[in-house]
Amino acid sequence: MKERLTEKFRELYGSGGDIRAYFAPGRVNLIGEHTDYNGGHVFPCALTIGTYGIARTREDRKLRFYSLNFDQMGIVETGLDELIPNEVAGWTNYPKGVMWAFEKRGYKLPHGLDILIYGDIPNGSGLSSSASLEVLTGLMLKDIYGIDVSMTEVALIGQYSENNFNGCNCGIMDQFASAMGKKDNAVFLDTETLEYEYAPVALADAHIVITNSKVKHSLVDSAYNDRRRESEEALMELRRVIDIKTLGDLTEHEFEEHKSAIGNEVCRRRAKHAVYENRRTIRAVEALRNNDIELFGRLMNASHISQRDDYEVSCEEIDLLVELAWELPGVIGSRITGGGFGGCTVSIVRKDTVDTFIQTIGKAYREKTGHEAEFYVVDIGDGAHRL
Ligand code: GAF
Repeated sequence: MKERLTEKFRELYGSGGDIRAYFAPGRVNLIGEHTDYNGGHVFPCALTIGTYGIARTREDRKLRFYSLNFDQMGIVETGLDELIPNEVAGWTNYPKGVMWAFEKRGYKLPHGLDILIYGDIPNGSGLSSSASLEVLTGLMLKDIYGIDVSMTEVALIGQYSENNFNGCNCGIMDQFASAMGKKDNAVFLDTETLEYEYAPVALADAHIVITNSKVKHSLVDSAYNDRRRESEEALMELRRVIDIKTLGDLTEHEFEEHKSAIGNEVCRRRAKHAVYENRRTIRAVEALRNNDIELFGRLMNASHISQRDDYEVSCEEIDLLVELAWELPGVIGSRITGGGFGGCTVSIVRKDTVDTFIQTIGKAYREKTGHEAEFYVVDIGDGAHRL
C-alpha cells in the first residue's frame, strides 16, 4: 500500500523531498457505548482497516490535499492561515481541524504540507473513519514537525477538533482507540481519568464479526448531541442529591436509589443506560479475563437492549441484524456498536458457524430490507504508526 500511494503522491505533487507515510486504524467497540462522555469505561479495539496518509513539507504555508476516496474533488488547496471550517471543503475539514487544534494548543506549524489520503473503512459504517483521519493528521504533524506531544494528547487534540471545528460533541473513545490500540488487544479505558489497560482478546474458538447494515440515518450528529445533552441534564439533577462528578461514578444501586431526582423521564432513561452500561463494561472485561466468554456475550446482548430501549440509538435495520444473530446457534453475543442510528453490529461467533452466520443473516436481511449487509471477520491491529 505504501509504495502504491507514494507513487500516486509523486504523480500528483512531483517527486523529491522527504516523503513520509502513516496509518491510523478505525475501531470497533466491544462494549461500553455512549459512556465515554459520561465519565464511564469503554472497551474498543483498533482494526486493521483505517486511513493511510502520505505527506511532504512545503516551503510556503500552503496546504494541498487529495483523497483517493474523493477523486472528484481533485486537489483541494488552502493554507495554514485559513483554518476555518467550510462546507465546500468536505473531508478536508478533518485534517484542517486538527491543524487548527494544534495551533490553538500553542504548537506552531511552521510551514505547509502536500498530503495524499486513502481510507479503506467503508463509508458511513460507524467504524471511525473521521477519528482515524484526525489521529493520522495528528501523528503526521507530530512526526514531521518534531512536536513533543504524546499519542494520548494526539487523541485528545483529535477529539477537541471534532468537537470545536467539526461540530460533533463526541467523546474520546474513537480517537483513543485509533491512537493507542494494540494488536490482538482491546483497550479498557476509563474515560474520566484516561487510565487504560490492554486486555488480550484471545477467543479460542470464536471470532469477532462486524456486520455492516449499510444504513445510516440522517441527523446522526444532532441526535448524538441530543443524547449527550440529555445525559448532562440528568447528571445536573442527580448532583443535587448525591455527590458525583459523572454518571460513571454511580453503581446501579445508587442510581435506583436517587433516580427520582431526575424529573424528565427521557433523561432518566438516558442516565440509566449510561450507569448500567458502564458497570456492564467493567464486568465484561473481568469476564474476558476469566475466560468466561458466555458471560461476556450476555453482557453484550444486555448492552444492545439498553441502547435500543433506554438510550434509543438503534434503528429497525440494526435491531433486525441483532435479533437474527441472537437466534443463531454459535452466536455468543451481538449488539449495536458505535454512535448508532445505523452503522454496524458486533457479534462474537463460534468459528465453525461463521459461514452460516454470514449466509443466514445476509439472506434474511436482504429479504426483509432490500439491503446487502457486509461482514468483516475482525483482526485487531495496532494503533496509529509511521509506515
Ligand atoms: C461515536 C463517538 F464518536 C464516540 O465518542 C462514542 O460516544 C460512540 O459514538 C458511542 O459509544 O463513535
